[in-house]
Amino acid sequence: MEKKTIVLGVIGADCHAVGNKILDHAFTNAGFNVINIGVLSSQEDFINAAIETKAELICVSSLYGQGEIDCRGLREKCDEAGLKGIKLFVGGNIVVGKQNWPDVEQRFKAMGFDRVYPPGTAPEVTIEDMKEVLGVK
Ligand code: B12
Repeated sequence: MEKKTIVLGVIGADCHAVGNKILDHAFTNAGFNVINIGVLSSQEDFINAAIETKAELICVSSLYGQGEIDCRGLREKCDEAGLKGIKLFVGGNIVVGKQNWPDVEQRFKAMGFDRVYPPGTAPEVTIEDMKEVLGVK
């Protein structure tokens, strides 16, 4: 398959590193060109990496509970940077504690995320969705 480039990283002041390595491995094995910017990544880091590598999708992890604050405005910043239409996925433990999932998903979709994943989502689920939104056969 033609390799699609995706940017992967953990947003904000979040240092949880293990899941990021697992996702990198899983997405790479699935045939994606993974640009992994790692932990402690700002919105600007994601955007700069996507511009430099002509990525078609940004996959954001947030584990420490501050995902809503860290992710707010990312879609608008992408638009301003010329990344209109880039796919945005987010997952991990994106809010503090256990909250009503449909509400959480709706809030992140309203922020411009294309796919929003609850805690415990297996990488395989995301891989299928990536293939679908990027038109990979
Ligand atoms: C290890 C750990 C730490 C270590 C991290 C070491 C390191 N550098 O990695 C240390 C001790 C530093 C730490 C610190 C903190 N932690 Co901590 N930590 C954990 C712990 C025990 C395990 C995390 C882990 O490695 N899991 C294993 C990996 C494989 O799983 P994962 O990270 O969840 O990733 C998987 C999935 O989430 C998913 N996924 C991740 N991203 C994405 C993205 C997409 C798109 C998709 C689909 C899926 C996906 O796929 C990954 C691979 O399977 C969890 C509890 C837990 N059992 O998960 C708490 C936990 C994540 N930590 C938590 C908290 C609160 C903190 C602190 C804020 C605590 C504090 N008050 O200081 C700090 C934050 C520090 C910081 N700045 O980031 C909370 C977050 C709660 C929330 N979101 O509401 C948790 C859930 C513990 C809890 N139950 O309260 N932590």
